[in-house]
Amino acid sequence: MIHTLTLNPAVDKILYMKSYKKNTNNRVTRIVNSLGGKGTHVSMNLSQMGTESNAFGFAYGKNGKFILELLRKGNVNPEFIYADSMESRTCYLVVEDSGDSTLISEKGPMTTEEEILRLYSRMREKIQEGDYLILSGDSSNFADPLIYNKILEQMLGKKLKVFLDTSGEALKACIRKTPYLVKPNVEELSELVGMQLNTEEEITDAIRELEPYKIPVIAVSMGEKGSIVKMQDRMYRVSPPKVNVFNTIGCGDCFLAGLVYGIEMNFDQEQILRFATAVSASTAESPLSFGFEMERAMQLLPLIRIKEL
Ligand code: TA6
Repeated sequence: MIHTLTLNPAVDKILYMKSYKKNTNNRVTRIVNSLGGKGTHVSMNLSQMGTESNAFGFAYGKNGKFILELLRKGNVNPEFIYADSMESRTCYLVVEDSGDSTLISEKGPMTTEEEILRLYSRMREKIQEGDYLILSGDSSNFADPLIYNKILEQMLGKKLKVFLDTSGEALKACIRKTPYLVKPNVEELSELVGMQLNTEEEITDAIRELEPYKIPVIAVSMGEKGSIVKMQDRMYRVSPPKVNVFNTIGCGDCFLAGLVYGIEMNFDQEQILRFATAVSASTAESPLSFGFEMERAMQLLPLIRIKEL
């Protein structure tokens, strides 16, 4: 079974506008309230691929109810700890006609120790040996920067395949717990290795520097330029096709969902990368921050270039 965890989910308030300029009044043409949060997006995208998942996390207030409702509608099974004492955060997505998009995210509520303990026990109860666990998104609203580490400690003995998409201190700490996959972007990887990475050569060197951690898959996303991915002892440069970009927010979440799906289906390495890149490119053509057209993704599959480095 696949499980996702979103500690700080959101309502994505998508503000569509012609163009966005600083120091001026930007007029919105349309607003859509949608599901936000990286793990919840992975679950929704997996669901579109025909794969069931449980979504764990914390949800609060009206926003929290909205998040849970959208997950259920998307055929995801929510296993959130819910309380109406606070409000789950709102993330503001500014999407311009050109396809440029900007994300402004709130910090999110401060989860209590008692709620964290409830999450631990729910996860221990529902997650079985050998399952997949995807830890995705921000945790900076938690007093403990090592919250993801603590969660992994609760799961000890279950031999989980852990997929990690986070940044900063949380990423630094969790790579010591031998996740199966990490998916940093270039900025996150730069922070991890302690130097600004500018070239593809610097990125591959940085991936090699992580060898002592024995992480089987390291997927570095480079936005519209594609990705550099280490899979077991091979390294690939993956170039996506040109698409009509509507909005790139959430492409990384769909890329991760595609990797999880491909790995679960036992695709070969190139098939996994091709599939994940195709679904992610298809997400860029969609107006929301999750979801894609499977038919379109299938058309894009042969247009993806993969080179072994
Ligand atoms: O990747 C896109 C997205 O899931 C947005 O929908 C938004 O809610 C945001 O990420 C949250 O990211 P964060 O890193 O703050 O958890």
